[in-house]
This record gives sequence, structure tokens and C-alpha cells, in this order.
Amino acid sequence: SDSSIAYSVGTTLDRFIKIKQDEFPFASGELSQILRDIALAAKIVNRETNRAGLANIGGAFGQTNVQGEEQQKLDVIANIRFMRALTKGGEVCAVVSEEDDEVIDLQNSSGKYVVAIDPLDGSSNIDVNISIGTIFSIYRRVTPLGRRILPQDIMQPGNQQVAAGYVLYGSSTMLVYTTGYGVNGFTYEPSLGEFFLSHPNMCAPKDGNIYSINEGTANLFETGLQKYIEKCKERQFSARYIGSLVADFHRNLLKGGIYIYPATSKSPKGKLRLLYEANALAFIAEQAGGMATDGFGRILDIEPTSLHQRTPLYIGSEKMVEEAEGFLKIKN
Ligand code: AHM
Ligand code: MG
Repeated sequence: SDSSIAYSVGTTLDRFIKIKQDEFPFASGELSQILRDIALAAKIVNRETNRAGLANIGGAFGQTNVQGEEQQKLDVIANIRFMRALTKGGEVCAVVSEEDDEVIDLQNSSGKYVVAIDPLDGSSNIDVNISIGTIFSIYRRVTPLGRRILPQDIMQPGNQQVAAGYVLYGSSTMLVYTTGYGVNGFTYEPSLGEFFLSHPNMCAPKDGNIYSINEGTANLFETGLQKYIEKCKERQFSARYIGSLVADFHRNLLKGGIYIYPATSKSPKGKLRLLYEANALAFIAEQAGGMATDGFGRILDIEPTSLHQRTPLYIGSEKMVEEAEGFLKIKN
């Protein structure tokens, strides 16, 4: 076995995946293959993203997606790229995507895994050359192979994830993922076409002084949250909000901070989707020593009831998330 081979900053993603697979006697080669497939699709989407302004493919497609939001052409392209990679890879039986109403049954009866994905999140930032991201969760199917997939294969709580990650198409492109043994980040070297380990064993600072929330709707926040935000201001914390979940989350993970997408009186469940946005980042946050709740309980323990269900999200440094939760108990 290769398990004696160490990795260090500069190790390629492929090699890192291989080393990790050899380290764990029961680690599956299939899961490793899915991670490689996702990384390949990410490289392609990265290329499209970098060219979006040039190739005139960043404009609105004139179509709306399930949530009725304007769908950008690059979202569609990213969805196609990831679907293709996951289909061709052969390890996946079903995909839940932000871009598709229904579960995509890949008709692959030997696929042991289910993937939930937001192929290109932060779509309002595409046209203005601001960071966007891909978010993914991987689950093991729970019903026997060789038969049709069933709802219980799809509707699993986040605590059943076997791996999760995100790709940040930012000033550099990064892939960050966990398989439940810590979090590692890889930076893309475009001229070589490789992801290299740049952020081994990422750890979220326990506390921080950045808060990230769209304050434009503060009048619709519940009292406790309004008071928490006031508290952040009293302490002169930094307000940072890109409007791309992956980018906002990533910054806070490195620097220490809290990202909040709250329930409001208009949207009692907030905006973000449990299956392919909140769960993946919650898994990563916890693996990095951070925390993720809906304001009341652990994101990863929410039992999903519908594919595109939304959840409020409080995520980031442990002390900040705990404190915000405490404030939510204030009712007037
Ligand atoms: P999207 O899936 O349509 O891109 O929406 C999700 C995005 C997140 O990336 C971001 O955190 C949030 O929406 C911003 O929403 P708002 O503009 O309401 O603050
Ligand atoms: Mg999204």
C-alpha cells in the first residue's frame, strides 16, 4: 500500500485522493472516482466562467428555473457539465440539482451514490465578474442495488453525507472538500490544469469579527436577530457580504466569522436550499471545527421532506453561531 507516502502542500488533488483512499482500508475507490469526476467538471466550468464575459454566454437565457429565479446561461452550462461528468463516471445512480425540478435518475443500477448539487451558485454575480461557486453533497444509496431508486435514497439528512465540498471560482479557483476526516483545500493552477493542496487541514477560528448577512431586509428580521446585528455593530465588527454563498462562507472559514441567511417575515424558511446548499457547507463547517444551525438546531439533523426545501442558515465560527442562537431566544 501507498499509505506511508506523505502528502504536503503542493500535492496534486489526484494524488491526495489516492493517498487518502489507501489510508482507510474500507475507503471506496468509487467515492474517489466521484471526487475526480467533480474536479474535472469543475475545471471545465472554471474555463467557461473565466470566459463568460468574452464569449457573451453570461447573459440571461430567457428561461426561469424551479424557484422562478432568472436563470443565467452559465448555470445551464454548469449543470450540463456536472451532469455529464457524474453520468459518465458511472458511480452515481441519482442527482438532485438546483437546476432541475425532479430527481435525475441516471438509470445506472450499479451506482452506489447519490449526489445533490448546486452547479453554479451565486448566479446574480455571473454577469458582474464576481466570485461564484459549485456546492455538492455525496450520499450512499440506502436501497439495494439493481433496482429503481426510491425516495429514501434521496431524502437523507445531512448527517448521512459521505463527502461534501465546494468549488470557488474566485480570484483563484479552489476546491475544498471533506470525507468526514477534516477539510482540505486545493488551489487550481490554470496553466498546468491541476488542483494542488494549498490549505491542508482547514480549521475555522472558534470566534471571529466578521458578520455576513443581507441587511437590506433587516426590517423583516425577527427581534432577536435584529438585536444580534446591533450587537455586532456595537463591537464594530466588519460587515462583509458578497451575495455568493460559497465566497462568503469560504472567507469566514478562513478568517473567522458568521454567515446568516435568516428566516424573514416574508420568507419564513429563508432562501437557501437544504439539500444542495446548506447541508454540504454545514458538513464542512463542522469538520473544520465550526458550526451550522437553522437558528435553533443542527442543520445536519434536519430530516428533509421535499427536494428543494429551504432552511434558514447560521454558519461559521462556533462562538458566533452559538451567540446568535442565544439572541434568537429574545422575543421582544
Ligand atoms: P442562487 O442559488 O439563485 O444563486 O441563490 C443563492 C445565493 C447565495 O449564493 C447567496 O448567499 C444568496 O443567494 C444571496 O441572496 P440575497 O441576494 O437575497 O442576499
Ligand atoms: Mg444556489
